[in-house]
Amino acid sequence: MTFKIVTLFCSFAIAFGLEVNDKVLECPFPEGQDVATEEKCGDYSACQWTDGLCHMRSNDEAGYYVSGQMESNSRGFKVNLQKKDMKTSLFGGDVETLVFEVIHHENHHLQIKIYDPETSRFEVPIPLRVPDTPGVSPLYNVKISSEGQPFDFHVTRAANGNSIFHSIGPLTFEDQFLQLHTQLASSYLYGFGENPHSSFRHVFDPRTTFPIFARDRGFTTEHANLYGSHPYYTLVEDNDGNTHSVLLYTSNAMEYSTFLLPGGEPALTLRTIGGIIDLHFFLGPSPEDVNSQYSQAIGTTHFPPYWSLGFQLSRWGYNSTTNIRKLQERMRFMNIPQDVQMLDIDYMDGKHDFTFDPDHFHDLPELVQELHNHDLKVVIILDPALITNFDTYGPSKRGKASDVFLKWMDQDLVPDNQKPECEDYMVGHVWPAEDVVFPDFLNPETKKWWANELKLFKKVIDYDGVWIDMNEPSNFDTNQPWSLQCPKNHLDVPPYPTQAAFVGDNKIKRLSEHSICMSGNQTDGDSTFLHYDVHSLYGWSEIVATAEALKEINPEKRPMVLTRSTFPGSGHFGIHWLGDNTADWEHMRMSIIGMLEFNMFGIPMVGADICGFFEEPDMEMCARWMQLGAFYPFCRNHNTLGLPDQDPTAWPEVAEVSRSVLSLRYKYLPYLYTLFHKAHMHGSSVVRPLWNVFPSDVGSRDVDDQFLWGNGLMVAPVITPGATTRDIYFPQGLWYDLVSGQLEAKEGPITKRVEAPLKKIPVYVRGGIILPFQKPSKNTVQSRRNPFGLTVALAEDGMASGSIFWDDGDGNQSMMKSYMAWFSYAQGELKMSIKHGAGAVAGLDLDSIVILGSSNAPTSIQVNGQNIVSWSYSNHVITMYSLKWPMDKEIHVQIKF
Ligand code: MIG
Repeated sequence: MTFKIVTLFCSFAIAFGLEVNDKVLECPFPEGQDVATEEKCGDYSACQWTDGLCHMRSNDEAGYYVSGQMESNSRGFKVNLQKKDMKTSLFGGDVETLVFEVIHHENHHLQIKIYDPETSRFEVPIPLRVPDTPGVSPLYNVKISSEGQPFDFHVTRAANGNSIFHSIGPLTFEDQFLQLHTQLASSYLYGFGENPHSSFRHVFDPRTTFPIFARDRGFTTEHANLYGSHPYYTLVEDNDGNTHSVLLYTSNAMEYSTFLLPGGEPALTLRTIGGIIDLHFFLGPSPEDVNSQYSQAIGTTHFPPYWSLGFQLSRWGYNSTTNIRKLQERMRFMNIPQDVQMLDIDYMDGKHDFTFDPDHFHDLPELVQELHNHDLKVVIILDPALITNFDTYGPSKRGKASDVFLKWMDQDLVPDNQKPECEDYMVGHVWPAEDVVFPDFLNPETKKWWANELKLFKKVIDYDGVWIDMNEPSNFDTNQPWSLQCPKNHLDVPPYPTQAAFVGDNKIKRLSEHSICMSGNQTDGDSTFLHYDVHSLYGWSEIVATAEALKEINPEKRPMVLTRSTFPGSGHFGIHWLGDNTADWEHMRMSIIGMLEFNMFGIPMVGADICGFFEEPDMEMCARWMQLGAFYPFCRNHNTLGLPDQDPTAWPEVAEVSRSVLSLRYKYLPYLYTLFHKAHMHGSSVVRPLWNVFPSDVGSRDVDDQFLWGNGLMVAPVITPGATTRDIYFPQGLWYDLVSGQLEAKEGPITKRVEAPLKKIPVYVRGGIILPFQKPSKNTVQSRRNPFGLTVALAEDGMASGSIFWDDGDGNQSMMKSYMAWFSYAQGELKMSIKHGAGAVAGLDLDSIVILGSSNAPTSIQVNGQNIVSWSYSNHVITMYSLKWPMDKEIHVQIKF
């Protein structure tokens, strides 16, 4: 058995190494190639200077060779690699002997690890979900070069031989620098983050390098590393749309670089500065298969409470409960839907967590009650860092007693002038006037303490959800004389700090810029970790602690946690927003790319600050952004301190646009909710690029200013100033205007110019899809009591289908309490069949059915055998209304033409 599995997917091959010119593999200069000179190149014994380029020496000089026999086991095989020449190095600390291990998980999930068998090195301490026994017919093959040959490996797709990963040139495995290169099957490369990408599809020419390392860095158009770490990409291999994805499972600082080989083939360099090489391949083969396979491995998305899909409103600097009350009056007066009111750090007393300002927010508990009375939810912000007052400030006092704060890795690093009560904690500075310390959320003791603090504060302020900010973690003015000083050791001044230290506004050219020092210690209770290794897990660990705490406080409810810093798996616990953007059309456009990427990363509940965080939007921009934002899964308008209000009531035109587009959102929330349930159960994405739904439509692969909700609803926002039309790419099939119900395109794939005056965002329903809807209202508490309807968009063959999921909106999942029904339409017959949970829709009616694209007028319509009279037909649209049909009874509609 063992032998059989192994032969299925691995083999040795003689000298199959790619015939590429090794001279294109650039040597790593942190500041970029511009600084490379022949002299500097000489510092790297693994490099050579040819024709003005400092490049890696060839694989048989600077790489590893395969040494010894392949050793098979029930899950794959292992083989040793030996460094060819220990005198060739980049930064030193080369590991002489390595193990290359192939681990077979699912048929679609392959893991390849390269590690040091002698000395254990850091590995990401978050296990992926893998089966106990591997699948029996893998979708891939793995080949490595034969014994004694320079080491190369090649993963291919078993079905057609497509290349999945094909190593090029030497592997580098040093203590603080690991590097490998792969030739890619195509240039349809997407993903990696969190970075600002100006196009969803990656650029290869010119060579482009992005670092990945969690950092408090506002959104920018530079090649910067932003808040989260997602070392993960997706590649569409061929014209048929075969797709795979690759995770380089590392939490160390890393970077990736896209470039072309001399023959024009696309290639990728992966570098990380710690840990091991741990690659995971997901074989799809469809783009959406890849999404669910990856999400299932890292943990599928949390199922957001229904109310969190409503409109959320926020700003930094309401500055008083009075201003929030005034805002609420305006929102009600202007009749704009809203579900959530957020509170930013200005509600706090002295910016201290778990307090509220006794002057301007003295009646906050009463305000929260009033908001609840209006069916709104309240979400409060919390920052991770706490003041160093261990006497009178309860949270820090109790935290110290439970020993929860992040420490220096070495007593010697504690600054001489550190206050004795700060022990060996790493002390920093953020919003409070006082110094602060940072909870180590990896530590189980911290989780208990944090849950207790959240519980105590819930008795003071009856919040409904928590917004966790600054969790990269952020620290101010690190390494400036007045702030936290990081040592100049191998961790805080690593030989290759990645581009993270050089891009954008990094003043001090160090990894600790705007964060804490790498020379910290953290623990999960068993092992000790260096902050250097787990830095990018800080936000992940805080959202785990926070979501678990909220579950403990209210076991009956699904928690709502919004986080800034994320890692693979964060979506299992909550929501992400794209950080501090600017009221800028380009940032608005790029938010679509960010939203698509986070759907690939398994965090589908995502959105950008609508109307922009920094700077003042004008009326037109804010109106257009409200329209786009109404289709972000996480739909929140938010801005910064000191700027004028930009909520929907700030301009009459924006109020009108917002009312109408938010009503459209609220109407189709049952569809969005059903998509989230699928994502939660199966790992599917919620918002999709066109190529996800039309993988073989090559023309769709560059479209990144349009997107779909699931497979059914296509959004083409206007993202240019002054525009009253826009060009829209319509893939093959029928597309109906969602609002008018009229056919817009049928000859796709085609690019068509459509009218889009300020009051209109072009949104289309795809032929073949049935969308459930519900009459909108001013919040979801009320809309959820309204009657349902169906938008039935007929395909060319006159058929359509869809489904709905329903439950109490924020409780725990159970089949008993959740309703699921399927709809199908063909040849004048619409059927609804209930799968389970009819009780969950008791008292709710299906009141209207709208059929788009009917070429004939009905002569009569029967519902479960009874003729109905309440219907109309015009412009190819059949509308049935006042059906008053109970949702918990199956329905059968027959239309005679
Ligand atoms: O240093 O809490 O990204 O949304 O309004 C700024 C104040 C701290 C950054 C967040 C932003 C929030 C702001 N915070």
